[in-house]
Amino acid sequence: MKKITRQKRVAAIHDISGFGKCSLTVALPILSAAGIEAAALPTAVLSTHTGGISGFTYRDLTDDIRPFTEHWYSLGLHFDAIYSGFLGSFEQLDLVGEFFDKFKTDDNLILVDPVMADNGEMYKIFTPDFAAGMANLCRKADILVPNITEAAFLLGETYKEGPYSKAFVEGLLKKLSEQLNVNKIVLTGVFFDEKELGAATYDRTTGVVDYILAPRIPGYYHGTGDVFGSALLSGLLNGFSLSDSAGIAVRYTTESIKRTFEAKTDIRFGVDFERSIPNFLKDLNLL
Ligand code: PXL
Repeated sequence: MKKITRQKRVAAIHDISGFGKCSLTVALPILSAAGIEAAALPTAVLSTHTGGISGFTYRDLTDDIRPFTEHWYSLGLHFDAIYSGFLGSFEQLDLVGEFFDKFKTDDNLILVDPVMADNGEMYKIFTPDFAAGMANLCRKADILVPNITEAAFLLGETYKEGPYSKAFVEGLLKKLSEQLNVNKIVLTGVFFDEKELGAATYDRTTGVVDYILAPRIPGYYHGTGDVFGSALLSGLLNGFSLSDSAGIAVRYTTESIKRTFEAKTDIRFGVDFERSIPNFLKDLNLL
């Protein structure tokens, strides 16, 4: 057995969608598998996610965010990372910002996945001014993980359909980093042709851009952004660099999609990330 070190702890701020494999039902098991303690701050409780499934229940937990924050603060908790995703209301943008202010330290990292849009459109439950509010929250982050649609909304630009050019992708990375004053950006949904899909990373402190692409699997699979973000954070907290962590996340997400594609499961119901955990742990050098 490897030398036992202090266990890393993450505050995961996402909704819990009971069925459909996204947000907390994805983040908690992935972080746990990677040996990281995950504390959950649920932003809303839904029966399913909102992507292509109608009739879902929605309980907004905005009123619980500040009491959670204050109770955790009174316990003197330290988080190695704070990972936010789907927020349940416009007001939560400020409340989560307050959480960041309270728990930010010199040695932890704030990772914001600005969950609000995909495929050129805002998710139905969000208004366009949500994007401006999300851009403000992003200013408090150390790492941003938007998809290309979210990147366009954060910058107030019109969405452009792919395939993309390197100049376009690097323009988005650099504008996000400069305008939102965030040093590290990981952009998902990057593709230059129909054969491959993946992520691009940018570190403003070094100016380095890296691309991590994998063979593209047909179809739009739900919850993959959350699988990706949770795996990326697992890599970072296990000591990997930004681009190596993005590589781990691309391989894990791709393998999970491939299993689901081969099993011909309903693509709205999420991906088989569970049975890809052993290879994910090997990639993290944990197995
Ligand atoms: O995976 C993003 C996500 C998280 N939570 C809810 C969602 C979505 C995307 O649609 O609907 C409730």
